[in-house]
Amino acid sequence: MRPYPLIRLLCEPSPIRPTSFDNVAFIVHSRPFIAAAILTTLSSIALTLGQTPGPAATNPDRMAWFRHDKFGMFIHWGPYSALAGEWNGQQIPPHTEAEWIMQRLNIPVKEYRERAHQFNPTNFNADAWVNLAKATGMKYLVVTAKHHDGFAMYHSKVSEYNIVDWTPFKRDPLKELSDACQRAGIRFSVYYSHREDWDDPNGFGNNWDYDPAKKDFSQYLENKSKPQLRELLTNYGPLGLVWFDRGMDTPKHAAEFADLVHSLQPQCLINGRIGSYKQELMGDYQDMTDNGMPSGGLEEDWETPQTLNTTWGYSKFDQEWKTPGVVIHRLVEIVSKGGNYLLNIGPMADGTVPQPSIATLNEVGRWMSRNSESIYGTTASTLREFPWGRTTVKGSTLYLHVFSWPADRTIRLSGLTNGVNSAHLLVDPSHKLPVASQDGNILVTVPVSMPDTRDTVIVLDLDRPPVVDPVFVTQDSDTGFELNYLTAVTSGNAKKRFNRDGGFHIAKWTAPEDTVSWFLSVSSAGKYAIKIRYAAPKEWKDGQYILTVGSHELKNPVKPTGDWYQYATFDAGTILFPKAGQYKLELKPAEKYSHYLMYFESLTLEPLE
Ligand code: H79
Repeated sequence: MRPYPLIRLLCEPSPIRPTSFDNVAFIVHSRPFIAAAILTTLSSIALTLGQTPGPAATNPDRMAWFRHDKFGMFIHWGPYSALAGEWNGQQIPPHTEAEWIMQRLNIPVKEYRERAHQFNPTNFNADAWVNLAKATGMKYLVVTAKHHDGFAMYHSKVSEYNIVDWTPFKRDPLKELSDACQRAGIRFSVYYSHREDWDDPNGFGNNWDYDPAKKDFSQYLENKSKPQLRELLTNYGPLGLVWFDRGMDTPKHAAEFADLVHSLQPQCLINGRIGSYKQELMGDYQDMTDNGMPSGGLEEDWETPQTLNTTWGYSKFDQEWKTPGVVIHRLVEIVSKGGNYLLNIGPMADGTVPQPSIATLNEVGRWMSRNSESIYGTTASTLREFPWGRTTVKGSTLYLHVFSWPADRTIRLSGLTNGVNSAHLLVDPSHKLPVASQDGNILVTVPVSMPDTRDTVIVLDLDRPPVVDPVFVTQDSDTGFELNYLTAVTSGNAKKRFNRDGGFHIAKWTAPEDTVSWFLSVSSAGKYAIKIRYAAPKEWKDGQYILTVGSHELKNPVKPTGDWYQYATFDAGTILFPKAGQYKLELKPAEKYSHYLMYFESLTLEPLE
């Protein structure tokens, strides 16, 4: 077994899905400078997962706008906005989502309906909301057509419990918003809670008014949920996406909703919460948990829904507003990790947006008006986070988002092996910045004072798309290694993913060319015990995995762990590192299977005495 002398990771973004490592070449440099390159190209394979529903076949053309636009406005608005966190003198607990008030305080259906009767947002102005989104730099808008309380915020013929028929307002805000979006060039989309319904006797979630034993869920699906979704897909123009929530009970039911969307609007995207959280992902992209932020590395389309304070629907008790700086930094962090930011406002009962939200979004919009080139159409950066900030990528252009201005006027970029043609401030292309190279770092000299104290963007024109040194996982002298998705390098169809119940994991690998590798910097030579942690449903029990370090190979069967995301830890054998140095460890399917190898979580290497 020979430690690798020097390993370079070449990441050429593919034109189709640049944020994933679709084309990864490992170049092992030796003297003389001759490289052995293994190029693995992603080929889309049709997965046959037996009885199991596979992920929706995502059409890259359909995803193009989502991948480009990055930033959307989420709007939570309904009868709960009028309660604003309080009912009959009772307040919802601090940090509770105000749109959950009916469930949290077990408000009887009759009384909640009575309050909904009085909902009259006379100051609602669709253009004002849409123009706010546009001025912020947001490109799509997702509004609650029906939240879990069951009240339709549009003119539904399915149930009179809707804003036109049930309130003095009598207008259809979704129609007005759809029209306003059309005028402004914003993609109109709806949130529809397809499983939860606290108003319907057969819907999910209300066990204070209704006896769960007497519920007929299929009645709810056939008589309310699907017909309402059909209305939304028919009467409100082309929808960018439908944002489902709280996961449907079974994959079969979820597939019926997906089919309904596609049958009426084939281009409409579906978010990742359409299906059961305990099953394989359905929908076109993955959603993080509410307000969630991945540590990094996701290799498929994703989005995170986040809110400006701590509630989604308006609460008069919640004044914990995020600052414009925090919003800009999150936007950059999300985009640098290849995701989309769906940022929520909770308008008040009269239809106006809380002033602090407007003030923050206007500031974000001012930043976007100068810097949006470094956001739209960019891809995940393979460079790590730096003490001064983060990076986004567009082809051969690297955007340095500087959050902390360096006292010594020097931005240091480590890990980037490219040549740099030129550097300038994004807002002032004529002002070139000196670039130098020192000890493998690229140094950019910046002006004394920080032009934009929240995020100053510097544009680096590179000789080609970023080529980044691999990250070596290191060990403290006598401890072992923990290897997971964060430091893994995938190739072929192996993908780093997120599932609400399954957490961060690696899946989609079905054949030996779908590999997962780590680069280790071993300081303590010797024998190590390997443990592997994964989940595998029983249908995958014919699988075997191979673990290699140099010429040393371990082969083990994949043992079923029970349910879909029920992880378990297994011994995988021992491995010898004969001397300290750098090694590559690789994990892959032994053969081609008609299912994933496993949902992989981690490998641990424990030194043996
Ligand atoms: O629409 C927003 C939330 O209302 C919705 N998703 C975002 C976009 C959501 N649905 N379910 N959940 C969030 C998770 C539910 C968490 C709960 Fe609770 C914990 C429900 C009851 C306890 C949160 C905390 C709500 C009340 C307390």
